[in-house]
Amino acid sequence: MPAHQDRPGDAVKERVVAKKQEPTRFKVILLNDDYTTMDFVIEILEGVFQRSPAEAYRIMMHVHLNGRGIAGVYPWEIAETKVDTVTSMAREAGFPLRAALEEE
Ligand code: TYC
Repeated sequence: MPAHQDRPGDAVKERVVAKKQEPTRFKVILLNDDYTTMDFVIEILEGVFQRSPAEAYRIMMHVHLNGRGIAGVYPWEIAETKVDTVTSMAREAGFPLRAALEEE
């Protein structure tokens, strides 16, 4: 085989398809407790996480029954701000409600 001849398996990758790197996202987890009212958790889910009343009710009940649940998934800075907002609104209202962050 002459030196210039293409061989099987010699394929040159002419175009590398640039795969967009997705930014890491974080789950905002709501934790259950015995003192925060169901209505307050629903208010938080609607007001802070833009959930519909039906979704807010479903998520609140999930947390109530299972101990924890996902309020929403966001890029780091937004997720962190949501946790701070939940914590300060809860303390202001006198509830021990807690939220946590988890990498997706
Ligand atoms: N367990 C609370 C109650 O019975 C309701 C509740 C739900 C509290 C979800 C926190 O993240 C929570 N009043």
